[in-house]
Amino acid sequence: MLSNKLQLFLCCILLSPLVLAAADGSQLWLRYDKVTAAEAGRRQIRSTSSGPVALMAKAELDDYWRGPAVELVIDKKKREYGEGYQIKWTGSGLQILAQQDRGLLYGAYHLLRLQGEGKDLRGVDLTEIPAYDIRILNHWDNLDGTIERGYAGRSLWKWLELPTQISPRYAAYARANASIGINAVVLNNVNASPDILRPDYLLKVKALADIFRPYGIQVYLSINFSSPKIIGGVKDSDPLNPDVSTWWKNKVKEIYRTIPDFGGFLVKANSEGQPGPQDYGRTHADGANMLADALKPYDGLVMWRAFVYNPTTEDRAKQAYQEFVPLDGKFSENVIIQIKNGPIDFQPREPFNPLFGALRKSSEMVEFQITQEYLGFSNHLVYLAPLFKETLDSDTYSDGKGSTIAKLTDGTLRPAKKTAISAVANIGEDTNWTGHHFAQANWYAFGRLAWDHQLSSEQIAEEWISLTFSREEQLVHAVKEIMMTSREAVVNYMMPLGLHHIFAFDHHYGPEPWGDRKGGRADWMPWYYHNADTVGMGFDRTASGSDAVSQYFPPLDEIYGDITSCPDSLLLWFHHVSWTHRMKSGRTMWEELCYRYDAGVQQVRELQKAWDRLEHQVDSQRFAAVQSKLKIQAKDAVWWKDACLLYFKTFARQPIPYDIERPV
Ligand code: GCW
Repeated sequence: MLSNKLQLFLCCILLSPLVLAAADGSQLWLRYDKVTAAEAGRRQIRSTSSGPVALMAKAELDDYWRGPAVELVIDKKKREYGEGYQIKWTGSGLQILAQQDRGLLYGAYHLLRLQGEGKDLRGVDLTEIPAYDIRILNHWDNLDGTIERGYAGRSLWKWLELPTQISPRYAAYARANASIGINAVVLNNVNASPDILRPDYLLKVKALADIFRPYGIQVYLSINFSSPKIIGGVKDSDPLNPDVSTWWKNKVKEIYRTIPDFGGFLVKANSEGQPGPQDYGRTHADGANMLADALKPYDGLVMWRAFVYNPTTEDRAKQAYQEFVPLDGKFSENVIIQIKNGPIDFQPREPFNPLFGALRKSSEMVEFQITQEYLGFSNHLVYLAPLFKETLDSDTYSDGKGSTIAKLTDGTLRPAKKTAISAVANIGEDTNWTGHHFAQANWYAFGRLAWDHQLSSEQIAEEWISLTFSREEQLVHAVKEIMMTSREAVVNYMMPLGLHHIFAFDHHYGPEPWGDRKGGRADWMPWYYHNADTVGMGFDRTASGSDAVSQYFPPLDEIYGDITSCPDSLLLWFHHVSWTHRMKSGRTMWEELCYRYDAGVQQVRELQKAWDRLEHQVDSQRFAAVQSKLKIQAKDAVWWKDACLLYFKTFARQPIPYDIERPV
């Protein structure tokens, strides 16, 4: 008989890796304990399908499901389900019914989620159908292992080791995605190296695709438009040159021979120095359609990015619309125009991109950014579901009232061959995958909204917290409050009232509103965006300025264009506003600016206190990690406030109100 002490000691040794793993964040929201042999023996998991994806669903339930018997059933009659499923209580157990194996897998993860949330499943009958066909992550990972705008370590993809050596994290990554319904990934940066299409790289891509396949995930690649010339020995990469299209056709054939379920290409062309069809006097449509032709026989897609702008005198916010609207109707059926949520670039707050809805005969999809390029990297706690929802719920009025971006892109208002939604990933090699423990929530939220954009930010937060920390009610409530405050806090302490792009040049972490006007491209300089002078500040996008407002459908053009009806949150986006302008609060614009910056700082302080109160409810490892990140965030918030207020004060020539925390 072992002594109690010895038993305790052994138990600690045996359990410690588990406990540590749970505390280091490596398990994400999938913190399920394996069932014991005895538990497994008490219930049966059966599947009518023996496809690899269905078997994965069964294996997950075999390993982690503690409830009654589950039957996974392919039901071909459920035609409109796509990748959806039904979960039904049969009286003695549960059935997951789906039209496709992927539906069974998503149903299985749904069950595990409900188990994790502690839900009673007796009597359950629910149906889930995904809002978008393609729910895709874009990795901006370079072939040298770095990640553009990545803040969670180096790339997960070990190109030097592939295809021979396989990291266990590839499957773990795919599993995490599958558990939230993500069914596609673009492996490499949109600033694409042509090398990705070389035969040796395609074998590496194949190795990843083989691992992802049983998790229902398809692989896409970003391509460099000059590939025919650079790696193919073709004279040029002109899309109308028959040698070029032949090269692409052969390349695509080779890809599908290697990866039969390959998804397609993501293309950044004629943007920020990348090559494209315009290099040859051709249009985006010429370029996209040439690739689309090559992919068509295999049902492949082209996601063609609308993130284009040049250092012209034209307002950068207008350029995508100007380039793409004249091409509407010219794109092939298997081209989707991928549009960033806002017209500039993933700012803490932007109005929606006016291209949404303006293209009437072309498929459109949203591109969000999960990685926090403009939101404090992986140092700041910023829950992004409210930002994603703000875009998806925006009413463009393109087809009358209620023409939300969600409805324009999910097939409701504009039928599309395939609907899609994308986001730039925040995932890297860090143990906790995303750098900040709370940045995991943004990966999770994107997946959940891509599946169902009607979920509320609060609901998603509750789910994530219950699965990731604990389902203790008071903790869920407190953490949810932290998350729900965080987005407005960051807007306040970085860029309130519609300010944008006043970041330090290039790295985009801290403030640099004074950024040199003469030293570089005007449209990369903060002054271009805030236009502060002794009269006021803001970007005049009304008819007297760049007239970007006219790209919005009525009545938004008028609402945004009139200083009295423009919402405070977008005021300096659309107007050059005098420092003494009376805001809705009764304060002057200058005073309001001071109060907003101060409010941002105070909000972060409250987040710190709220987190500190959870010290005994969260494991010490994650507690301390988040606590120290919040310290950085609080310091940065003060930095932003002080830098911006002291700088803008030189134009405003007004005192800083006494009741805010004084800049030092
Ligand atoms: O936001 C800007 C980034 C670039 C990025 C570009 C894009 C991948 O600063 O790093 O390049 O957008 O979206 O293409």
